[in-house]
Amino acid sequence: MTIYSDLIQHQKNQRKLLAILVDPDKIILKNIPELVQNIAQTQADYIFVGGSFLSRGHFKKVVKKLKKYSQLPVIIFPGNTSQISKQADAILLLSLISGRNAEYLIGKQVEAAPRLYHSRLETIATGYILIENGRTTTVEYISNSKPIPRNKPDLAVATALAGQMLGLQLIYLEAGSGAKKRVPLQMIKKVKEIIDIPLIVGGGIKNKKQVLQAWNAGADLVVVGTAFENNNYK
Ligand code: 1GP
Repeated sequence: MTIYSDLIQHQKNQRKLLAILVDPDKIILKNIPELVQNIAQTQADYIFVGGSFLSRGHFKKVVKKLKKYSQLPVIIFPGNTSQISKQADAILLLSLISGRNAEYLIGKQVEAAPRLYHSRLETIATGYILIENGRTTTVEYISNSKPIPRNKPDLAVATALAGQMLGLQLIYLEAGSGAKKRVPLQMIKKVKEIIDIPLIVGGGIKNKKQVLQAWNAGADLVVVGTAFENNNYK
């Protein structure tokens, strides 16, 4: 059973999923057992780990310790090519298809491919679509790419569709970590109506009510990072 086949199964059964995103930069290794307990209380299905800008070098140790203390699958959500660890259960191989920066469409993936191949990690090809959220997020700045305007759902739909037609396995609608405004529910709905592959939504989601709204709009998997990090996720 792979992580991806699991996702497809849940999608078929209409079982909606939650992932808690852990930013390795904000983690103290000795606090991981407690962190894992707090994650379990959210009833999350997955732990995502990664960040678009990491300044500390303990990524692999974080993954290893998360795996040691948690039963949940740990999935790498990489911000750059250094974020690879054999200990994880899978990695989202992101292509920033909303942008026109070749480095983030294919360049970084070429750089990482040999290491990924030898790591035998499960890779899940993910069409990463950045949506404008009212402020510049780290991912937007680092990737030097423009997000899709929030009042242009048809552009998001066409982008997601192109991603699916190119053979990508997932679509991730991203408002950006700490986003002021979430991905519009109407946009989630329109994208969901047209694609068959699973849909991930994240960025600026603060509480269970908002998770539910994203699920109801069509997200198969919702990602919460900042609100959990700040102990605000209720
Ligand atoms: C960011 O979608 C994730 O990549 C989560 O965003 O930190 O705002 O929850 P938040």
